[in-house]
Amino acid sequence: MIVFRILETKNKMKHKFSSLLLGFMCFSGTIVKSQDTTAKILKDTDHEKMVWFKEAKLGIFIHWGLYAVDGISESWSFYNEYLSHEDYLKQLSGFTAANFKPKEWAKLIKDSGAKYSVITSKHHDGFALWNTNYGHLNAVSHAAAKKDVLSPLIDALKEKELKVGIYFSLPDWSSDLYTHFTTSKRRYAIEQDPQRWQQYLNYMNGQLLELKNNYTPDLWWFDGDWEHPPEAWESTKIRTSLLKGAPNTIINSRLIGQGDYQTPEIGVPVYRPEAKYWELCMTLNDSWGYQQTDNNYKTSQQVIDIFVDCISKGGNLLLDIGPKADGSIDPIQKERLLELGSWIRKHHKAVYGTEKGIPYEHFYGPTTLSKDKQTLFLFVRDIPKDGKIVVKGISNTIHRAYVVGNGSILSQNKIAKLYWNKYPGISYIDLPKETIDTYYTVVALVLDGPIELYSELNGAVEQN
Ligand code: FHN
Repeated sequence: MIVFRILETKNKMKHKFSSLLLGFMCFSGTIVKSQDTTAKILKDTDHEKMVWFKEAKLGIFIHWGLYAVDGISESWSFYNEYLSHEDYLKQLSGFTAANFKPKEWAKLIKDSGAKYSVITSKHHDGFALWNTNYGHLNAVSHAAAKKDVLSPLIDALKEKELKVGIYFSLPDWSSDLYTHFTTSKRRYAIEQDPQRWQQYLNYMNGQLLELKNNYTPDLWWFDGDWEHPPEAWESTKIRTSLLKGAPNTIINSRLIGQGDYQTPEIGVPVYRPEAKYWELCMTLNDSWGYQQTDNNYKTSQQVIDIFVDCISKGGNLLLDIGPKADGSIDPIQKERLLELGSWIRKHHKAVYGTEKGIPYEHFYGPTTLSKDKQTLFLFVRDIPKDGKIVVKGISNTIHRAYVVGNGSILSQNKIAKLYWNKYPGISYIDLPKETIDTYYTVVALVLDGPIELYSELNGAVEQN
């Protein structure tokens, strides 16, 4: 499975590279590259619209489409020519959604602790989950489901007061109007047939307007922008049109140059990303859509590791599930979401609405800070060998240390703190075994004011 994915990734990379080259040749002087363009696009007033996103911390991504029928990779399986497009489309007859229970999905998402969800309205294969007037490749006209499966899900999410994100692939590899078909087959190049490209844009924008008018999403999650430069997509126009009458809608960074936040994928950022707003999208196993042969599921501990890593660095986690073609969700995927949810519920104070934590030099582990910066939350993954955790270089007085979700007040003692020296000393906080959580124990340090980090290098002691 991993080898399979590596090959796919290589293909994607190769493909991305040739698209970049193509883009470069089509639009002289324009190089499409991944960079943080979000800072430029956000005006001062836009930060208000980002508040819910910044505070949400967790979203659930849903990849649901034809590919779940045979359990093959979403869209890429035919694009990379592992099977023919014709055979790929045979899955239409297996996409039944017979056991699709949107309210149960929404409940599961709510119970995971997520505050929003992003659903693939249409992946690169062009299969639309709603009743679109553009083209026939959708759940209503051609699939066995014979019904719109997007609307009831969005209603159910809204009912649960979850924010709604719509994933939309800019490329549509099944559309005759689109340039790319498979790795080895291009239908045409834009400069050879600009009219055809214009027809594609009309088709794509038509679908986007349908989605906007039907669902008024809180967030647009674009994908596939690498295949053409922003000028070809007319990404500025898309942003303007989507924000018209809905200025608070958030747009991800994959509408090149027009996004409000960054979207690293799979790789948990090792260092804190520069972008003010970001979200890591991550699979539960190694696949976005449902693949019965992929059992490389992350454990609950690993899922929580990734989540804690993201929030301590000031970002969100968009954790993916891949429902089956009948609309049921694999028990292991459910279990991971529920386990994460119960851990978050216990530790909600240290999660929602918090800000990125302090540098690792002060504490050997991830941390978050309350909005007023007066409470520091320490995430303790392992059991400390001497029953103590260590915090260094904090100039504040620690009024109280307690275990989040349990309330036990912890005793502390300080070493290397002398009254004539500004050096704040090293605090040792007792963490009794009985308070240890299965995944992460969270210790709150209530400070005497907003946190002050001490970073001076102490010189010689000149008085005593
Ligand atoms: O090609 C897609 C992939 O199938 C999946 O949808 C992910 C999710 O972020 N996005 C793409 C590649 O970046």
